[in-house]
Amino acid sequence: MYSRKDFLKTSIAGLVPVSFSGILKPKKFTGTKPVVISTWKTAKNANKAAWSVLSKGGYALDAVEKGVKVEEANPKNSTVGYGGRPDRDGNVTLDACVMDEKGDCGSVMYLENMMHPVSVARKVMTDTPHSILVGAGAKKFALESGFKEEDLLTEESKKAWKKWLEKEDYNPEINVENHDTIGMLALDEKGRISGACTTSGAAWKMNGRVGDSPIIGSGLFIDPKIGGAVATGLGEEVIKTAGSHLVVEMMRAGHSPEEACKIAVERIIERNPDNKKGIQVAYIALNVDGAFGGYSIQDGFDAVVTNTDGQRVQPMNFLV
Ligand code: SD4
Repeated sequence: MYSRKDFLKTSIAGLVPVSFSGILKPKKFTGTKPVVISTWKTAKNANKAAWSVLSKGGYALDAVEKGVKVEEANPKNSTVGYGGRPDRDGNVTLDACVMDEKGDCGSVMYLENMMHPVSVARKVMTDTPHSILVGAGAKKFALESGFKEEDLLTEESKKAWKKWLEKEDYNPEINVENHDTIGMLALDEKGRISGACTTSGAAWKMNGRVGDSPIIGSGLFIDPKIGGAVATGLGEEVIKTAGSHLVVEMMRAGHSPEEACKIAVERIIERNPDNKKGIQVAYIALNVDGAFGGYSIQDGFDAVVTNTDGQRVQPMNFLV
């Protein structure tokens, strides 16, 4: 007869990968520290900057801030900060957030004319009683905090926007123009984990649109005891599944970082069975023991990993 005990055994085993020798024993996934991992191979210089902090015994939060700032200031990266593509009305509006090893967080959304939204987000975390500031209020706070206003619409972005206006076709190209938002996770020598995510969002978005990147639990999530995850890709789908939080919860349930990311992209495809080829979302995850992984819906996603073995671009497995 199928007893209640059997039921408990099978239902828990269904949830958690176990090695079964009489007792349930979740597998431990370990790596090395310090380590930093970022979305997309475009993050090589960003990782180098983060590593310059981590390799000297520095703080993970300083590392991720310093790292992603490299891409925020890079006019050639058309999905982050300076040079980021504007919305359909020609405004560059930025989203960013940070989260630290205590689970504290700060976020800015729809921030204009600030080169480093990640640093403003960190100040929201440290210098205000709030977690999120948006739009005009975020800008006012940034100016009061000493940040300088700058025009972020480059000539190249303006040209691309004018070209887009000829057809006004909102059809983001997977893995190309809309997808090299930077999400970065770092674990320092002392075992402190932090993350940052920063983007100009989807090119040609509606004015006022905010994606997943600055939303804690969607674009980024850190659990001090488990690890962290960041997302990249079509933000609307990440938001609908609270993606990064889901990844971290799957690691808590005993899955490896890669398995956890796979489960989160599967969740998106379950919701969109008829549009498997039309959506790109990818996650990377890092646990507090230094193990990391990633997974995407479509081919073409990679991450940059830097640890004591050096720096490498790691192509990630994909679903479709
Ligand atoms: C957004 N998730 O605003 C961001 C865009 C992105 O790689 O990550 N692109 O939806």
